Amino acid sequence: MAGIEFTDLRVNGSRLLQRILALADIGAIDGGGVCRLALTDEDRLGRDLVVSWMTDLGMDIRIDAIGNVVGTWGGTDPSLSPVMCGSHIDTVRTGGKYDGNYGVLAGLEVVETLAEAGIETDRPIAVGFFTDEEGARFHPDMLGSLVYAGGMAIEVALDLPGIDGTRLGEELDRIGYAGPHPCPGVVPHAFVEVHVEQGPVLEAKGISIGVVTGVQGIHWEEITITGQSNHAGTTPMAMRHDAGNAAARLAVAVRDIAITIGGTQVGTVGAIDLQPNLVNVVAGRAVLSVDLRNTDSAELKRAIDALGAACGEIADTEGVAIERRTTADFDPVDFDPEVIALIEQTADRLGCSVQQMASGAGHDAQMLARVCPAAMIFVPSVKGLSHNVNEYTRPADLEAGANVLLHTLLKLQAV
Ligand code: HGY
Ligand code: MN
Ligand code: MN
Repeated sequence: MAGIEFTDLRVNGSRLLQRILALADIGAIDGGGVCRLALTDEDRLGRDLVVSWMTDLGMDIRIDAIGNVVGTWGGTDPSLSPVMCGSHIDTVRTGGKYDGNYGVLAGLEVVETLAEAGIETDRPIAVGFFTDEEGARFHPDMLGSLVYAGGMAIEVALDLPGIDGTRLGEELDRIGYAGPHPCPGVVPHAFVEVHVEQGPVLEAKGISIGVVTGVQGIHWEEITITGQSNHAGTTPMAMRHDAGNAAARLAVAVRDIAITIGGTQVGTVGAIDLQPNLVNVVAGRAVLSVDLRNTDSAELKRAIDALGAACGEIADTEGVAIERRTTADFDPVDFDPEVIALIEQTADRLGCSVQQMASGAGHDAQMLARVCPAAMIFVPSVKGLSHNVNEYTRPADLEAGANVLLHTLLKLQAV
């Protein structure tokens, strides 16, 4: 089938949207969002539904030791490595319908479109969903694709602690997705992920397709502050070792570090857990998360060093102990120039407005980029919202992104 043009081939946008909405019913929360934290029962039900769709499409389904699921379809020469697409179907607690889910279901839509048209591809087409991409329950993020790409040993991954006191391997067994296939996984010929932008750029510029050139560096820490619990009424201010106040100062410091460094630097304290977390007790302990990101690794290092200085200063002046644990540490990633160029040409040929851009969010494609040529396709997020129940992307944009994926994969699979 090498090089044959299928210029008029298009996906079925309403079928794609129906699958997105059907999957979003699993773990649905108030406000139209979704909560399917990795390896929870909701995640299992979502997995089961997507696997049933893969089965209906006649795909060869492989589940690996970290629970990644890859469906493979077609290919006249099975000795050829597959062209792969996909993303994730786990969500954060206040997730939307599209983050990750869209990339997986667009891949299934591509397969169904090819099957309906009776097209036989040279290379097999693989569609994957990776375990714990969000990293919200088990740090780091992009965990499943990191293990798939050989970036973390399976034994280490299975032993990771959850924020809820669980162990990853036990939860994977519990939901029945500890698969027989080994990690690292099959190295694809190329990997293309379509994803909602999760930011404001495309919508603000009125552009329908983003060609993603790379992903910024990501650094996560879990910081434990140990002070002394004491009576809120009887303890003079000068005698306090207040872990709550230290945590609050550190959260402000993270924000100030990001603003001072500027550029693409961002800093977030998304989780703070105080103990005993009571109105009349000076907090004896605080555990907080820190998320630092920058497109430039030297600047990200500056931010990490500044965080260390802030911890030292706060520990001294508050009389508390501060312990830092790095839970994610990924350099910035540049995607493959040829795949980037192919996506851009394909979008242009399909009549889409298109621009190149970097990704602020982490994605599975950044891990697959370690083993094969990879790049991403973005579609606009209304109001730039994501990790928010009001996350929304217009059906026409979802369809356009899936068509760009279809024709990009058609080019990549031809030998
Ligand atoms: O953390 C991230 O950027 C992604 O949502 N996992
Ligand atoms: Mn995502
Ligand atoms: Mn996400």
